[in-house]
Amino acid sequence: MKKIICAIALASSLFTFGQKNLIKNGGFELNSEFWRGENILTINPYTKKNGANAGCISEFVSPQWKGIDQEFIIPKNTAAVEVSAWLKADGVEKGKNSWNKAVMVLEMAGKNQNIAELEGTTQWQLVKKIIPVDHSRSGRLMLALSECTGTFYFDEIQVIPLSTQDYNIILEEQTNQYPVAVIKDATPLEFLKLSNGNFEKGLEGWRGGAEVVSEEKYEGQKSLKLSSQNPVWTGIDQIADIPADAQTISVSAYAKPQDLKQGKNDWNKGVMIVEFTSDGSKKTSQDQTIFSVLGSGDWQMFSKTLEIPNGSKKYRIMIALNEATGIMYVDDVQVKFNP
Ligand SMILES: [Ca+2]
Ligand SMILES: [Ca+2]
Repeated sequence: MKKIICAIALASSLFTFGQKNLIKNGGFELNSEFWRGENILTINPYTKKNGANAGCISEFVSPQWKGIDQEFIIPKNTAAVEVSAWLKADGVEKGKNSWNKAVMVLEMAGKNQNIAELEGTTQWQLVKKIIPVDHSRSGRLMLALSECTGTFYFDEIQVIPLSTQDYNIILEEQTNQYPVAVIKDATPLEFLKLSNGNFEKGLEGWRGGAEVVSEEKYEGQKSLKLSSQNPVWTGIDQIADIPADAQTISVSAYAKPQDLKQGKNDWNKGVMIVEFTSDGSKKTSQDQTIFSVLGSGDWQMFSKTLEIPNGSKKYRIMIALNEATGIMYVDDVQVKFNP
């Protein structure tokens, strides 16, 4: 699969014609500008592929067609368009029909062509398809949850016009090396490991809002800093996969509280929690607390080994001020599985 992407990328670099993206604001850096479906589109500054934002569409209750779209004009002498995007699904549950997934669809000459279909939970993946243009002078690109639930993230959306010459180069590449299609929709789901547990890459891999700082660290140059003056849930999380043969999971981390005050309830502290699910959203047991801290102190290591509840395929690590106020630093989060 990677080979194909490389070949296309190489071919693309030879192009002289029409490097212009026909999609405006395909990276969502101008928020929802140029997209139709403003009330459906959410601008997400946390889960993104490039720049400051990505777009996303969520539906948790009633499966329905929920989408955004943008029309574009196809320049003269365009032989084909290269449609590409970075896409990511999170807990997308397929609807009644096989096509009821998170979809990217190109409408041209009154015909709809699927560029990508995603379900489940995936990493960011580059999807690219080349579609020949007959006599159409315009097209429409749609991104939607097609009568399904979950969250669909997208970024770096492009429709690049290709001249006959460019298109011929691609066709030649294809016939020479790859007899069938350019890219088969989405790349297969890879096994997802917990990443960047030491926060050396900022918040990469983590969801939610927090600071990564160098003023305090247990390991490397940086650590996570959660701070809140108000008793609200302030935290980050990350979902990853459990290997099929694992019996237990060992989770460890270092934490350092600073003037951390408990909220109204006993459990309103600085916490790290593990959640087990069958698919990223359906819980398979009660949440397990790895640590809870209060007050002020030096770096301290916390570690727990837990049995993996039956039917669990994914786990979620949550690190948060659970309605506590003050500061908590966390570093060197590690997860190990034991058969
Ligand atoms: Ca972006
Ligand atoms: Ca670190």
